[in-house]
Amino acid sequence: MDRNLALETVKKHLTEHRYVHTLGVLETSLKLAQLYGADFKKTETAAIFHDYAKFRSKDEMREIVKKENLPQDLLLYGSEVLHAPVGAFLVKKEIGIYDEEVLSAIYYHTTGKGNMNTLEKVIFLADYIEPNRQFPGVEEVREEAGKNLDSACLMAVKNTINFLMRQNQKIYPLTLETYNGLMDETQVKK
Ligand code: DGI
Ligand code: FE
Ligand code: FE
Repeated sequence: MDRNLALETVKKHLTEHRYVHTLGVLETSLKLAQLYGADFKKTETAAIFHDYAKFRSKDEMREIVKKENLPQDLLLYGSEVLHAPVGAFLVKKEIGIYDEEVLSAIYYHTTGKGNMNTLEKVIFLADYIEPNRQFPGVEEVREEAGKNLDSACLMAVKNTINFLMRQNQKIYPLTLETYNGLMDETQVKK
């Protein structure tokens, strides 16, 4: 899909604030794609649609998880973990995006997973560091993002786990797999 049409399409599903965030993710993800070698068109599509389901009601998202055979354990964690897998389902159904790599980058953008490919890492990291984000520690992750994709993703997931623990929230198993996987990937191999 043409970039402007995709942006027009997603805008209808987002608040102004979330749309501005999406533009930030687009800009940042394309820089990371250039730096680390991900397909530009796939990066563009995944970035634009990554938060497509962000404003669906919790009830609608839970129903989709139940009826469409998404992992049922998603229902046992904070509702924030739902919009990424539900978003991947909905952009396929409603927008007609069938590219499995794009869908996977959308699916895993909140939690990550073990063994992410470059596109998945690019979207995961861009979502965390795009210019409109401002939380403690983000500047350090931005700096690392220019040097090493894996260690920057590791810093991001560590911050998220710390944040969730401080908020007394449960940690979805994929988030822990992301941490463990990136620990292995960033280990200096002898
Ligand atoms: O949708 P965005 O705000 O752009 O960013 P996101 O998709 O990374 O979602 C961030 C939210 O997701 C934030 O409130 C923390 C939450 N989150 C991320 N990983 C987990 C999680 N919540 C739970 N309960 N468990 C997780 O593992
Ligand atoms: Fe999100
Ligand atoms: Fe986002």
